[in-house]
Amino acid sequence: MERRYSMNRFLEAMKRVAIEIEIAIKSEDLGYLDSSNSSGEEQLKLDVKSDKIIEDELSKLSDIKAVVSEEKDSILELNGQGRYIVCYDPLDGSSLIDANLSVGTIFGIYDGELRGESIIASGYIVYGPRLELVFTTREGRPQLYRLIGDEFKYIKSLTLNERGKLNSSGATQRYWKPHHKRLIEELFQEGYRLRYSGGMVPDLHHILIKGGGLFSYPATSDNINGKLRQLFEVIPFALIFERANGEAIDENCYRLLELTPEDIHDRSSCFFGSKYEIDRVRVAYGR
Ligand code: AFP
Repeated sequence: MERRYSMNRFLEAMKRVAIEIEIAIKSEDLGYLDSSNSSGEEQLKLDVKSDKIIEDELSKLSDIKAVVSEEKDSILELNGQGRYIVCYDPLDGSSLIDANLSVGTIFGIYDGELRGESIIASGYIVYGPRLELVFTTREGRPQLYRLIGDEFKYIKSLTLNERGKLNSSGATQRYWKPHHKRLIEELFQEGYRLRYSGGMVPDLHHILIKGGGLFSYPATSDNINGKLRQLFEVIPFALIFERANGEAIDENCYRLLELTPEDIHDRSSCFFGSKYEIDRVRVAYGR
């Protein structure tokens, strides 16, 4: 099947997923199960329900070979004749739902080995005041879609400016390394605004929509490899930020699109932003 056709079918499936998960968020029980996922996080009934919604929708696509989910211990084969592997976090930031904050779904489509170089497309869904979806391939800019009535409409493409005004600084501050703390405080002294909700999807969407800034989630002593997962959080957003004319690196200042995870649940430190802010990270981290 021609790749462009496959990606269009996939995008239409994720639009259906977005509508189904939004209904679940607004109508389902928020309770916790007495189980936890492979990352050791307690599972909300909604986490498992969202995972099932995506699995069911993708199993209808003959070219999706398998899926990797934050909520599953191992890879799940869907179609033996398929080609692509989809890695996703079905409901990222789900612990924020009881505070009625925005949450999201993150997904990446891989062709071949599960590593940064093999990702061919990625995107995310934001369950906020409006239901929005962003999708990108390795060509062109990320495309923003919004649910208007009962259909998703194309709104615009996303491009980051050379520099921005937002500073989205994650991880446990008391464990920040001195050079990281200095970088974050310098940006605030230069007038950057703090924008951090604890939801990776709305926090990164915010920077993309406002045209620039820095999102940082460094490694700390309580998360020695960082907190965010490579295959279904970090690498998908790295493709989006690079296609939006930004950059995405780890604390060794390697491109996140060059990550090669050993395990499907491996994590990484991560910095996403416009070019000026990522250059500031390089200087602060001595590269
Ligand atoms: P939950 O899915 O447990 O709510 O965690 C959300 C998340 O994985 C990601 O969406 C945020 O960027 C990050 O964790 C926030 O972590 P902190 O709570 O340490 O700031």
